[in-house]
Amino acid sequence: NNHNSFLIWFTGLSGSGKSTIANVVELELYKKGIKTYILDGDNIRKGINKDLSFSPEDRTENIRRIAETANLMIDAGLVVLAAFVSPYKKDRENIKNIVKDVNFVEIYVNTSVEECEKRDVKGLYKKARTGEIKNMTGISAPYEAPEYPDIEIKTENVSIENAVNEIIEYITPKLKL
Ligand code: GGZ
Repeated sequence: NNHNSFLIWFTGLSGSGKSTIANVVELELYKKGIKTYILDGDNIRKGINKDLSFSPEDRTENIRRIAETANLMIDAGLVVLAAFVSPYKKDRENIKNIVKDVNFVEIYVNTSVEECEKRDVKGLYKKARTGEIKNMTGISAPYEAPEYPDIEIKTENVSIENAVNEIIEYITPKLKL
């Protein structure tokens, strides 16, 4: 196994900017000749995990399957970027047990619920307020913020460009280029 063994995990509220940042990080890694794959709600919750809801138990199973999937992709030689709300501390801890020998980087995309609700790109917060959506993280379901993330991005104070630079600078010394 002489390839880069990396899982870059983004956690944060819906609409915090996880996927946006992950996509720009992917572009930068591509420029370095690194093969990547992004796992996010769009490709996971519509496919392999379409049987799962947003109950605490199903979120736990969601994250477990994602970690197992990431493990296979990393084994195949890809650097994996995963962008999921992943609100439970114990579920995020469990990822490390699943991917064992992989370099695991936890990135907390820290955008306040007020700001996410203001952006409300998908209208989910509005639906959560009216009760049309139950178990909405930050409104009617908990988010357990990481205490010691490897990187914390406060999107209300930092540009995407600067956030991406911070991530790339953190990862680059650990990469086999
Ligand atoms: C949180 C929800 C919910 C509820 C639908 N709570 O902004 P999005 O739309 O694209 O990202 C959110 C996504 C969260 O799925 P995850 O698999 O990342 O969640 S978890 O890690 O907690 O299992 C949001 C949408 O799905 N969404 N209902 N109730 N986010």
